[in-house]
Amino acid sequence: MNRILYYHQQSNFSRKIRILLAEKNLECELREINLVNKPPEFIQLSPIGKVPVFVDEDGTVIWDSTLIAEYLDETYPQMRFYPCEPRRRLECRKWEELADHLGDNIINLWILNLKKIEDSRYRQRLETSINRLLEIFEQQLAKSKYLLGDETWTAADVAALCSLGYYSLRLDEDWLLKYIHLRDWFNKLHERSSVKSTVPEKA
Ligand SMILES: N[C@@H](CCC(=O)N[C@@H](CS)C(=O)NCC(=O)O)C(=O)O
Repeated sequence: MNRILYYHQQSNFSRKIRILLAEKNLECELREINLVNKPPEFIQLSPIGKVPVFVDEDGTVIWDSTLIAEYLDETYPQMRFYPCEPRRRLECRKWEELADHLGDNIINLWILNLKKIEDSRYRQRLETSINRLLEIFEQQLAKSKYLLGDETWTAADVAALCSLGYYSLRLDEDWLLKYIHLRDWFNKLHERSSVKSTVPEKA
């Protein structure tokens, strides 16, 4: 069977996997999911009802972008995105987790805006968390070319650029003016066709 990725064009978590598939040169059928009206085929595969879901050639089903990313890296080790050494790998997973947390906060803030929900305390909590994380990423990228050093990008960079791409799409592009190290790193990564070709677009 063909590999299949159930995804959404604007989803930062789906984008992580689209970038890894392209970088690893893996053929994969892309099936875009209507997240407002999810098809039964998708619900059956995904207990959490969220994209991305990946189905490999042998029928292995994986949901959650980080589980899919780790699986792809271990199963298809060409172009590694996680370090092999346990402590460096942990470091990578920690940055990836922060990037995904940033993504979750941005999604939740966008939902507040979309549904015009007046909850100023929750909004403030989300905004504070987003700004704190942007500052943490900025400080890290002031020290090195990528999140884990100067040598190469990793799954952590992929996750972070996807969350920031989503931030630009939904909420605010001004971070590009404020956080200069983040901006330079972000723009440099967009030279890669895997990154350029997956930029989320307004519906
Ligand atoms: N932790 C999950 C989060 C996935 C997620 O939040 N996906 C969103 C799109 S970016 C989704 O499918 N939302 C639809 C819903 O919650 O109904 C992952 O890393 O894959």
